Amino acid sequence: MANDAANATTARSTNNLEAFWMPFTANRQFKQAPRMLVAAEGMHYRSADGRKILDGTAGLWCVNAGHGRQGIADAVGAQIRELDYAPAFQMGHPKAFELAARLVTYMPPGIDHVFFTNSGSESVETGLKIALAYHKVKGDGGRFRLIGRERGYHGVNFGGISVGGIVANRKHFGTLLTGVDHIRHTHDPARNAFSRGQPEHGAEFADDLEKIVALHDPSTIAAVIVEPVAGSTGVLIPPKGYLEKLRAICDKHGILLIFDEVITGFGRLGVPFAVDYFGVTPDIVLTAKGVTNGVVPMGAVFVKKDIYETFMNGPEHLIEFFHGYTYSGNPVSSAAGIATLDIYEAEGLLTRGGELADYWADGLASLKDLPHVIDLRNCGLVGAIELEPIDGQPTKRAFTAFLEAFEKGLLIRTTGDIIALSPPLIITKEQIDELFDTLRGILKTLA
Ligand code: PXG
Repeated sequence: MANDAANATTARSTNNLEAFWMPFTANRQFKQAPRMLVAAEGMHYRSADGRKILDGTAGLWCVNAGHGRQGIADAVGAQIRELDYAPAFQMGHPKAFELAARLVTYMPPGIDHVFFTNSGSESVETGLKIALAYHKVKGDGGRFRLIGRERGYHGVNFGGISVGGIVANRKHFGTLLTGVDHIRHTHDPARNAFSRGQPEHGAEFADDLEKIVALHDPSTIAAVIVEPVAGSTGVLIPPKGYLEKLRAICDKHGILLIFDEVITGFGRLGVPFAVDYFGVTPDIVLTAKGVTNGVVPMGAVFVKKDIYETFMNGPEHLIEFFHGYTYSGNPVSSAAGIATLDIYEAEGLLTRGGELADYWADGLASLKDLPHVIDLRNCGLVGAIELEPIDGQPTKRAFTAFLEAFEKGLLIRTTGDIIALSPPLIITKEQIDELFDTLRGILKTLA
């Protein structure tokens, strides 16, 4: 009798989509017509109804080496059997040190320490806390302000939504962090629509920082955080000279510059990191996603030597930085990270996007004259198609394109009326053609 009841519950619950409150999802729409993915390999997902879906988004900008990588699966399995978990505080295990030592070799000289987290959002909180604590430890604790940017996305925790610039992510959550200000975003379609790569106009948007510095006084500002390329709010590529200017203003006033490379890291722009692409070196680099090919949650916060060294004072038996997560650098994530770097290196994936970038840009540009297309943007293996919103129904046109693409075997992302594309870095030219051909077919007939 008890078993029958248990079986009945199981049967009911496995067919029940209600219990799972889905993140960043139109729950009711989804549950009426679920889009379930049940398997993945290489460039493709398989849907529950057995169709092959070309992955135009690397999952959520994270599966950079493509799906179902044996090396990662083997490393994770072996790690669980050898050492499944080890305490993260006051204890260590070799793989976290090995991964950290390998990761810092990808950074510009001088950025040589890593703090591990479990997500982009946690990397953001960690980076902001390091920045605040750094000034305090240095005896410059009057620097408490954090400066973000409109249309910035820095995850969903309180620090991140405070410095972030997405109204919907902020408006329901009270007073957020105090002492935060924002510079303007750089999206300027009137001057820059249909730019290929970095837009010409808008370096002067960085001057907003001088204004804010003057308003609050430089001695109160701890850090500025930006995505080198803003991903979530629709692929906003920095205008030529803009990031250089931000760096110069930060240097002038003793402000730390934080790059959120959660999306741009690990080969997305055709070079290992955005710091390489733009030739601008921040003080702190935030990553997640591609560090484990998206397979196991992990994030990594890179800091300059001076920042780490500043904390290394006082009695040696005392904890220097009161921060960390149960899963910081845990064995399974570390093993996945090492196996992921092995694949990136063996297959040259962190620069492969650079070899494909022109072909990719040409494919994207071929959509220029289609109906409703008001801008196209690209950088490395990232692309965006901005559509004219339907009058009175913002987001609907792009969402319809997303639903049609899924029906036609292509996974894309939309944000507002912008389609964002970021395929795994293993994509072939034929698959790039297929992706843009499918999109062309959809955009031609989109209402
Ligand atoms: N910073 C940036 C720049 C991000 O893009 C985060 C932080 C937060 O990462 P976690 O791991 O906490 O989600 C992100 C996440 C999209 C999309 O479609 C982008 C993200 C997540 C989900 C969807 O644009 N970026």
